[in-house]
Amino acid sequence: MPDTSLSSPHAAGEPLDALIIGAGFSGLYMLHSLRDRLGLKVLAVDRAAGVGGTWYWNRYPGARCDSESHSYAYTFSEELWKGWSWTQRYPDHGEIRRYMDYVADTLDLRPDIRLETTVERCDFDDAANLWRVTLKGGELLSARFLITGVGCLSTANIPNLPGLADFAGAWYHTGAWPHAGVDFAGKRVGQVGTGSTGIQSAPVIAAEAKHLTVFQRTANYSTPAQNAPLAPERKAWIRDNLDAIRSVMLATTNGHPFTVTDRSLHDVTDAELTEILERAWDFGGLQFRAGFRDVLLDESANARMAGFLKDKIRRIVRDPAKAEILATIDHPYAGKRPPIDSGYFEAFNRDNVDLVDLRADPIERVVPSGVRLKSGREIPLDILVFATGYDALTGPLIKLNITGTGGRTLAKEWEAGPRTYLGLQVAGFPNLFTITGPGSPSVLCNMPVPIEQHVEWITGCIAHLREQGATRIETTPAAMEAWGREVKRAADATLLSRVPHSWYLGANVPGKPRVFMPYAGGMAHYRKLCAEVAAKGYEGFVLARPAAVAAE
Ligand code: NA7
Repeated sequence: MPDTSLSSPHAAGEPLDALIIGAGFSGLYMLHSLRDRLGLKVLAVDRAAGVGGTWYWNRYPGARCDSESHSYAYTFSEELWKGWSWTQRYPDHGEIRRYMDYVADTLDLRPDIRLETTVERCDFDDAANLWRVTLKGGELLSARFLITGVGCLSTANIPNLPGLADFAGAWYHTGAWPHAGVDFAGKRVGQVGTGSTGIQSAPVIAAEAKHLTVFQRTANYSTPAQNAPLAPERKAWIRDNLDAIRSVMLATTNGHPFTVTDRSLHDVTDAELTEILERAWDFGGLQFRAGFRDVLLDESANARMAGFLKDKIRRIVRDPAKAEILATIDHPYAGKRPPIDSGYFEAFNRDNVDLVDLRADPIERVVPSGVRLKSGREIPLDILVFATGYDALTGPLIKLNITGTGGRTLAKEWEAGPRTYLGLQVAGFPNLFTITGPGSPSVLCNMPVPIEQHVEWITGCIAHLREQGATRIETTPAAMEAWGREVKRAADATLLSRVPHSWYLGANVPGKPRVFMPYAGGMAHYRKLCAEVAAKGYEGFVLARPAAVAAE
């Protein structure tokens, strides 16, 4: 007889209603929502020693969120909103962790979170209709629903450089930074990677280290963040305007608190364009791209914006050889995640900063004293910093060793690329929900927005199951195939899928299938689609009652 109860009184050792993996933005809200709105027995586990998810680990120099602080927060509770005051336009990693601690404490979540708890594998027990989750150390937990809140960018991508094991210095990946920090004083540092992370860390390392060599594989655009402390009036405005801020975030494509202007780049003269972009440059932030609707839709429109940004690099960087390497960018602006910076290009004007163009002279191997390039040139180093990104979206899920019905594994099912319905479920894995999974708008958005939407949708779905007396929900292969086509259509309608070396496509990880993973159809549109699915009785999903489950 399968265990079919949901939210009945639980004795110790009885299965949980839901097990949540992760105690970051997703996990904390999911725990609160299921426990405090539905009254379910829920546990969240996290391998970290604190809450915060990705921000628990990302403590590298200059680590700061690129979303503006007032939008990088939960919006579901006015009390939570008003009880917190951000100090800067963009929060740094420490401030985000303090915010997450504040949330965990205010909502009294800690009694239902187990930290330093690593999930080793998750197996669906079909007969019992339960997920059996094995923890490191061998302990077994059981739960009706398994919900992953493991983040999209939490599995480090560390280049497989020959000789790394023999390096006499220390090396670090930015996503697993030592809590005690790294002392760069007097040290020769090499930084590999010039994505959003490397662009944040390089100026800070340059200011502390004796010498910094930046190893660039792909030149990148960047615009100034223009970070600054928030003035008291701005803080008061934020506190009193949750509804207005949220309504903008909910209406926009990417969940940021600004609207993209309905103007084409083709509608303005060169002089007008320069004036608009100079103003946007001075204003700072991801909003730089908001002046035009066709930045990511039209190659020639994009090229005009890209031209402005390349000119900026050439004007900022005084050494023409460095400027050329930095400004030789081979992809459209915002075709990869556009970084924002605090003095990145300016750092190359320092005497202690060098730049190596890996396309011209790749790393041949790491040697005990540093790095040897293909040309034979050796660069002596005491510290190597890998700002080399992540096995994005699929990596953290595959690492959980998930097995669904009939012994199918997620790793095998996704061998040719991820397949999901709405980024939320995978056929053959009943009662498994993946918050910001592949196929969700996720990384194309200001993350708390899709996270809140997913959590609320999953909560509504589980409440619906309870009302229906159902204990099992699983998407269908047909729904998944149709969603896969929609994800591809949405990406192909933009320039995003035309950047061959983008991590959105999995191209940064050797051997990873090239499939565009996030949903580029826009968060507002996605929200509408999810609401329609729910309104139609969870179209694309099969719901099962205990009798049906027992009979299977
Ligand atoms: P990203 O954006 O994936 O950037 C990683 C950088 O590291 C990028 O410049 C890569 O070059 C470079 N890289 C990766 N592997 C190698 C090897 N093997 N050799 C040389 N260079 C390499 O990661 P970030 O951490 O910067 O940002 C991740 C997200 O976090 C960001 O988008 C925000 O959403 C927050 P490539 O471009 O692949 O040629």
